[in-house]
Amino acid sequence: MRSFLLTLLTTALATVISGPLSGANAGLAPLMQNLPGRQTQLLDGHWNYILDIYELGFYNYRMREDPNGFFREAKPRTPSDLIEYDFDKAETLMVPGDWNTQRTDLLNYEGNIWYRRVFDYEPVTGKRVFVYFGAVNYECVVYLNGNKLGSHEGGFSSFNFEVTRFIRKGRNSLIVKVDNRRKVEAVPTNNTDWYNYGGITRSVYVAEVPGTFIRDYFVQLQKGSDTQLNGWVQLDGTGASQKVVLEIPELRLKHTVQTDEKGYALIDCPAKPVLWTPDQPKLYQVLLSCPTDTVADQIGFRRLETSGKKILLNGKEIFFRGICIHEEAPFRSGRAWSPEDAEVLLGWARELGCNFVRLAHYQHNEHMVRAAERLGLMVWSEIPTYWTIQWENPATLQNARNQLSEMIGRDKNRTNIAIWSICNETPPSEPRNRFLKTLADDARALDGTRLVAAAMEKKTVGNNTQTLDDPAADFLDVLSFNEYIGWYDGLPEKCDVSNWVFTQDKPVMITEFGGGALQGMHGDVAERWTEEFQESLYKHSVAMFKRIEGLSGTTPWILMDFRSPRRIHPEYQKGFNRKGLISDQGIKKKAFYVMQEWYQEIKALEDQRNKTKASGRK
Ligand code: GCB
Repeated sequence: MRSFLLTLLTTALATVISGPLSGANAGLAPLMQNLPGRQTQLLDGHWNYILDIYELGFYNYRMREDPNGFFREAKPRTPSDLIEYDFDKAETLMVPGDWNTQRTDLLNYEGNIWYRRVFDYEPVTGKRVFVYFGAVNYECVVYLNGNKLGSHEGGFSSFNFEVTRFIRKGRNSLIVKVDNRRKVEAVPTNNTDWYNYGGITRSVYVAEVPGTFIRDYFVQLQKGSDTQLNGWVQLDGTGASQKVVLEIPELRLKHTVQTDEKGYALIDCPAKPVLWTPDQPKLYQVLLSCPTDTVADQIGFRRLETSGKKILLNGKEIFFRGICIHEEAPFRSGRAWSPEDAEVLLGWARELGCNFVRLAHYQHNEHMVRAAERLGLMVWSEIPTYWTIQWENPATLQNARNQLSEMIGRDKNRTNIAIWSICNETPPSEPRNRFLKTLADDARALDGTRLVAAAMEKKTVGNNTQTLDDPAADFLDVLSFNEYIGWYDGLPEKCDVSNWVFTQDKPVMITEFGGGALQGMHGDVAERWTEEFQESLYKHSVAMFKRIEGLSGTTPWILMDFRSPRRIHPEYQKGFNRKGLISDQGIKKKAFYVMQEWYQEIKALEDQRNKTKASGRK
């Protein structure tokens, strides 16, 4: 009954949050689940672009939205016609990809760029068609064949528009106005520590589905259970009241539900899956079918909960051996987006000994989350509520809520997602606490099966006593925080005298620590920017962590050096945050091996403990 009520609430909330969207989100269709499982045509490749610093393709000279904007793709009909732009003759940018690293003149560009892609399409009778964007940073307005489809705000989430009415047989033209200007009221706000890569940064697809299709579903184990599947399915289309069959062939499971007139049905059925673990990341083929549609997904199942200071995965205590990762491409820098980028980054995480990755500070591309799931890496997934958000601005709250529901909307079936994170290093105050409480409540209502957390900040009380004193900790599941003892906060030796005290009986997780080193720069342990300084900082930190009672996980900052406009030292930083354990060119620094050794040690102890427990049970 409880789960029934929860699911009802979840659906109601999902409609409230993702319903007709306010602000810069307009015209969107509810996101279709599992894009990789759909019939698609990829629109990646060369797109013509026009740089539009003054937004003259959008506004007329009275600053009104111009009905004859660039989306019309006007062409001179006679030689005397005046048309001052031409997509056909414009240069191209690769999609997906940030514009900054594709052309030196765009490296620091923050403004508007128009993209155009011409493609052929062969309509299939009875099919509905959507245009799906993996992500566009930060805001966009989208047009197909001269029709405005709508707009989207938020640089890291996926969204789609239905184009059934607008797509044509033969030549089609998709135009996207992208604006990456930073705004104080946005999420993130205008100040961050990462590069503001602009553009259509992830793949674009045309997706074809039947008239009535399985738009969305949620299939996971019921919280606290190993043997009960729980979730829902949502059809989209006419005649939505139908039978939907859930099948997991490997488990010989077949369960039929009947959708209501809104196309919605609860799923609740027994199952005995082999549980997903980092050592055995078992995924099952899951099929959902209704009379007109079938969609296949790879889904894993596991149980996750906390008990006092412990985090339990499938009932067993587990230490989250993690690492923070930005969506930054290895070797070439720029935004990462491809399956290959994901393989490299996550391969390094595995080599480090991780079973967990903190995907900072926003939702990463779907390849990343799915590859992590296959590789046995649990995920902390975050929205960019970062530093000094406008806590009292209702539009800012709405924006953050949208981004949270879009993040959960896309990735809720990925069993490796362990934690939804609602912010990073935000300063406590009444308005901020209320803002975060709303997000935490939303996250739980949308998905009650994960832990909800945030990267908070530690506090020093007295001389060397460190603690967490943040009211948000009351409504979060984990005492998770960033600390930079040894870098921003004293020298590495400060770790040796720091004591940690926590008043709440919840798991403790250190979501950032570390310091910068320029790979290849060597010197004394006391010399900042050397690999030796960073290595020593890691050694002191690890020794300190061993003394923290209830520590359940760490995610050092960060796997790889990344581009950031805040990092301007001409010799050591050169535009890069150098706290990576690996350089932007893929070379490991000394500190990598300190962390690797500690993680191997933890894993060996954990294996030993589980073995002893198992043999004790025999
Ligand atoms: C932090 C932030 C992270 C920064 C990092 C740093 O606390 O959460 O985004 O990049 O520190 O390097 O200072």
